[in-house]
Amino acid sequence: MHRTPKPRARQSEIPQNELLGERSEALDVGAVGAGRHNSFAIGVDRGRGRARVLTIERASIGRGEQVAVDLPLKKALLTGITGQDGAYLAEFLLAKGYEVHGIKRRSSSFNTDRIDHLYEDPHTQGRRLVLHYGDLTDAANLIRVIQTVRPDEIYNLGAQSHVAVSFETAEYTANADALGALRLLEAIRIIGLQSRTRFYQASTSEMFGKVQEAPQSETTPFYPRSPYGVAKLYAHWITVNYREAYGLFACSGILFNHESPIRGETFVSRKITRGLARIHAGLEQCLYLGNLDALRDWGHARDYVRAQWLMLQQPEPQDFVIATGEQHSVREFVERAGEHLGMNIVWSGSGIDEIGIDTRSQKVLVRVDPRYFRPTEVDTLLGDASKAHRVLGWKPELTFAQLVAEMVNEDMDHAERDAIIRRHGYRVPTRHE
Ligand code: NDP
Ligand code: GDR
Repeated sequence: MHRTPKPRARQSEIPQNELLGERSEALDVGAVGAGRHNSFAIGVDRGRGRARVLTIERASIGRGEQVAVDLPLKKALLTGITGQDGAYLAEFLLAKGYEVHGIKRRSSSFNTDRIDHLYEDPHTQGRRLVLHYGDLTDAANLIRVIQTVRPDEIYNLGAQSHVAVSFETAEYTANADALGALRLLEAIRIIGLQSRTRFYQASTSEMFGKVQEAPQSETTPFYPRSPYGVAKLYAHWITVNYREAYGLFACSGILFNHESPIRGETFVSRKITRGLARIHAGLEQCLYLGNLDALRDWGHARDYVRAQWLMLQQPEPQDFVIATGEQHSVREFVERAGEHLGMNIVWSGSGIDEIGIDTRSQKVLVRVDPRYFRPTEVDTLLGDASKAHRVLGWKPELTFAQLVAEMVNEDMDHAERDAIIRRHGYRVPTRHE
């Protein structure tokens, strides 16, 4: 690989921003020689521990010096780019100067809402966001896309990610979530990209399931409680195995629940903020939920995709727990979201007869529907992300209160828009699970 270094200078003479800029990299010169047409230097990329051959114009560079080298755009390939994390990560990587490739599924209607603001016309020269049709259940497709893109980094975010739905579609969930990861890892090997491509697996706190200790860290034993959790555990261990067996730079982020205004509408956080906002706007009467006692460690997706990227920038591949270390119940999420809308929700009754009443309007706003109970539930999750704090320098920047406020505000905007449309006599689609 031939790269032209910037005018040579000792490290002290290279401005920090040039040395550490998104598109340049510091290389230690290990050896210098002369070819037929050019002089060359062997530079060692300390971050990745790999040697690169650099062509240089003058042989004025000496062994042991450091050069700043312009790099071509880094390429990332994201499965699940149309999902919550995919959208945030794509935005994050584009801002870092990456060329971002995403795999989207064929759908009978448009499914790119979350990334439409990043979309670039396919006729644009040098566009940096490229979408490819594909599916994690289709090995041939994955091999072809990876062979075409030859990415520096693959983020496997694609999954049937709904825990309750995984009890209904257990085999499909295993195929996409467990074997999907295997197919990607195999594709990297088949194409011979082991020393080029870094792999991130979206592991989950659902692998802790029936928790064996609290809080949960990288060393806590796993005990998954759903077909989703079991499938993700396979993906987690196959990632570890390929790292150990073939030396792949492959790592897993064990991420606890993370939410945002673009969270899928059927996950409990978004269901609550959307449901209460629609009640507030007069579009709906009541919100039906399942287990109000469940405890979760909820963070913001924007913080969590930063951690995903950081894991792939480390000198060695390792797995990390990513969490806030703070726990709240579903019931408390309802109360907090209600407060933002001027509601004061109090609880009465128990079990499936429990109701949430707004003391201001005296209306019953929340009821329990046993349809949302799961055959086996994960009652409590609380993460210990101290390894990520120490090694990655990662800490969440957004608080639980900020998360709830941002979600409620955005859902209120959507609800008010729908209410205006309805007032003008147009039909507003009602969507239910
Ligand atoms: P989403 O459900 O929002 O997004 C999932 C993405 O995967 C979507 O783009 C979806 O496409 C795509 N997808 C689903 N099935 C397939 C398939 N067979 N082939 C290719 N793509 C597929 O999930 P999140 O963004 O919230 O989560 C990202 C990843 O992180 C997932 O793997 C999830 O399991 C995991 N995770 C999430 C956590 C969270 O709290 N959000 C916590 C821990 C882990 P489409 O848009 O067409 O449906
Ligand atoms: P989870 O998220 O299962 O933790 O998986 P979800 O928001 O679906 O449930 C959280 C908790 O809330 C309880 N709950 C309800 N859940 C839903 N969806 N709908 C309801 O009406 C309801 N009422 C109560 C649930 O029983 C549960 O205890 C999410 C997903 O993003 C996974 O992909 C990810 O791996 C984990 O987070 C970490």
